[in-house]
Amino acid sequence: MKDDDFMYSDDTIAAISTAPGEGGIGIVRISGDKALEILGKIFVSYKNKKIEDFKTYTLRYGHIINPDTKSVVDEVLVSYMKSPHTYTREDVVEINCHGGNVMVKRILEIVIASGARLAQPGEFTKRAFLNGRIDLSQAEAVIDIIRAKTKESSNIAVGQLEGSLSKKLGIIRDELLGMMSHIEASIDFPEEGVDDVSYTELEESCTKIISEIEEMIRSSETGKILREGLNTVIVGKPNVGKSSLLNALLEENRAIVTDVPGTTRDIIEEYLNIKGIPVNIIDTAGIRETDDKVERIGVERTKKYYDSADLAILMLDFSQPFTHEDEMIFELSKSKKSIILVNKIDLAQRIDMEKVKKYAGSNEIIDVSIKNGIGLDKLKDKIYELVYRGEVSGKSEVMVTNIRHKDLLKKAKASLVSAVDGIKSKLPLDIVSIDIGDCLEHIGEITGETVREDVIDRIFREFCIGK
Ligand SMILES: Nc1nc2c(ncn2[C@@H]2O[C@H](COP(=O)(O)OP(=O)(O)OP(=O)(O)O)[C@@H](O)[C@H]2O)c(=O)[nH]1
Ligand SMILES: [Mg+2]
Repeated sequence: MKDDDFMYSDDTIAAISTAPGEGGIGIVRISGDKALEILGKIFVSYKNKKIEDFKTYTLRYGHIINPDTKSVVDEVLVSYMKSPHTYTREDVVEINCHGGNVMVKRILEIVIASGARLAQPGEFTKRAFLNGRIDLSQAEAVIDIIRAKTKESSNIAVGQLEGSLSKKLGIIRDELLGMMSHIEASIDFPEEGVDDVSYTELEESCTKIISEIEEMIRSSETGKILREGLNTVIVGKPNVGKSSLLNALLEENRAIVTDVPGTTRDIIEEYLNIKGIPVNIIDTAGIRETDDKVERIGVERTKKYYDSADLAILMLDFSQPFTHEDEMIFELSKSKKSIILVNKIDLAQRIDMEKVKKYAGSNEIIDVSIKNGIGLDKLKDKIYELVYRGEVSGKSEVMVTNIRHKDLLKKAKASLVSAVDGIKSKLPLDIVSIDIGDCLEHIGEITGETVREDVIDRIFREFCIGK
């Protein structure tokens, strides 16, 4: 992207803010100095009220007209919000017209023809950020709310928009600034000397902040899953009931289930909500040595998907002997977070449970019968527990969900660790203060105070038009 694309422009922008498709209403949003003036050209209010008398934060009923032909385009309600207490901190006008694909587009065209420019994706929110109404992490929360997959994930995003993360980072920032000025003071007045007390105090402060940052980093594993979903793959030898499990969790007959081993030949991916956790679940071709070409490709793909999964559900058959194939699957899942399901406990036992336990190691084994609906609740509880395990905090605490934030927190931590090393070796304080300055910089990148322009552009390009 060119530099001048980033530059804040004060022209008036417009876009359709509602989703495309049929709906009761559609909204065209306009932001900028000329918002009201443009509305004046294309809107005739009921009883012909003057546009100059339009009171902020009120709604008006009337018609959008084509300014060239003066013909009526649609019956609408318009709202006007005067700067600075608006989404973008600029004058904002919203035209509520009839929904559907045609009307909103026609009105947007008229608005553009009357002097607005089509907004880029996320440009309204970008203006909110550039005008200082929200910081960068809050702007990023806006897109997380729009994309949230479950209630839990939207709650976290709303918390972030409200400033939970910004507040926490603000406190850390103040502490770091305090340390910097402490250091500056002792450099400016060298005759007073740098005593051991300064070193001890600085080390204590750094160590405290490091542990706070660590806690935020720890929360990011749970946070990432709540934001992006838990990639879960069901693996097992043919005919153990993998597709039956997928269907049972989805509560619909999505995958074909038969008593013929090798029924599932390709990957089936579905989306589930388990106790508020978004789960991308993948049913796979049963793993076995096979001469069948199609099945072999399926098995290869299974292994590939398997590698990128967060969690494996390993399935075994209670009614069949433990075989070399089961062993292979345990072998494959060694390095993966796994839950072991022993299915078909409604049938007579032929599996050697001692062997299963031996291979399972510390992974939990759950007895299930998909046929009789036994064990599924326990599986859901286990998944929930795994996701929240290691969660350090209650729900009200800050949860880091964004990879960009996590990476910057890691860098911030590394800078402080380096500062502590410097303090321990009694390096001159102006050297130590360089590390503390770096830490401040990384924290500032999260909130947007010190962030580079191309990073900002990349973030807003992910947005949808009209937000
Ligand atoms: N008795 C009993 N049969 C079950 C149970 N779960 C699944 N089955 C049966 O086991 C057979 C195989 O089930 P699938 O779900 O197709 O097994 P799969 O692991 O997907 O098999 P492939 O796709 O061939 O790898 C079907 O006939 C199911 O009805 C169970 O809990 N008890
Ligand atoms: Mg199957």
